[in-house]
Amino acid sequence: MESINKSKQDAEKLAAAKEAVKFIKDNDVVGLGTGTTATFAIKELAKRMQEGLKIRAAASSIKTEELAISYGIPILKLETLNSIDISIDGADEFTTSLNLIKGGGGALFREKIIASLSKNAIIITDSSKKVSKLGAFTVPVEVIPLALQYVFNQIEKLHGQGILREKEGKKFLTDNGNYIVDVDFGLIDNPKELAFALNQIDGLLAHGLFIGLTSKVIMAKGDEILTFE
Ligand code: ABF
Repeated sequence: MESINKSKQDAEKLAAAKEAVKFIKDNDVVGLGTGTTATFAIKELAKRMQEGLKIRAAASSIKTEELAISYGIPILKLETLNSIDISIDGADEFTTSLNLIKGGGGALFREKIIASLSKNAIIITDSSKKVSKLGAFTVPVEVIPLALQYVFNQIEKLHGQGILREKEGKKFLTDNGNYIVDVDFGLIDNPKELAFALNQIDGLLAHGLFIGLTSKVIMAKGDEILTFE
């Protein structure tokens, strides 16, 4: 992962967001991501709507839903949707084979449902998110509270070192009322195999490995826009 300064990083996030929003068409149902990069896209989408674009949206977190509503974006209930035409979300890490780590913001479960429902799932990033192997960023997993110790034990069997996420001295709670454990697996040789193993753990609601769920990654690097698909 390359490190870049914040203003350069923000300029890249904005450039990727502007590019992705161009793919939204009239009457689309749009999946809205969570995080600072996705927020740039939501603001750009709101601008296009002021110019006449008509869409409805589904939000990947309470925070995103509140932001979208504040911009007058109509929000549909996720549970009613059979499919989403296009979604735009950020990531914590990605490889050019379109595997991702997501969930740094704690919204991974809804983000995964949105990505799974999406016909066109676009990920937008600045240039710091591209890696040759996933795993420098820890893999967040959402855990149903009563299964916490069990899940820790199972993760250890997979050679992961988990840390319960805290915020302001308290256990971090997701929008679904669950805990997040951030797991260090080291650099991940086979993300698909690890995702499969994590999927087998009862009480682990979702993990931040997004495998085969992405249509394209739009990454800005300086003045350049690079697309991986
Ligand atoms: C969401 O926000 C995530 O799944 C990822 O954890 C995070 C990226 O945040 P940012 O865009 O603020 O870097 O997209």
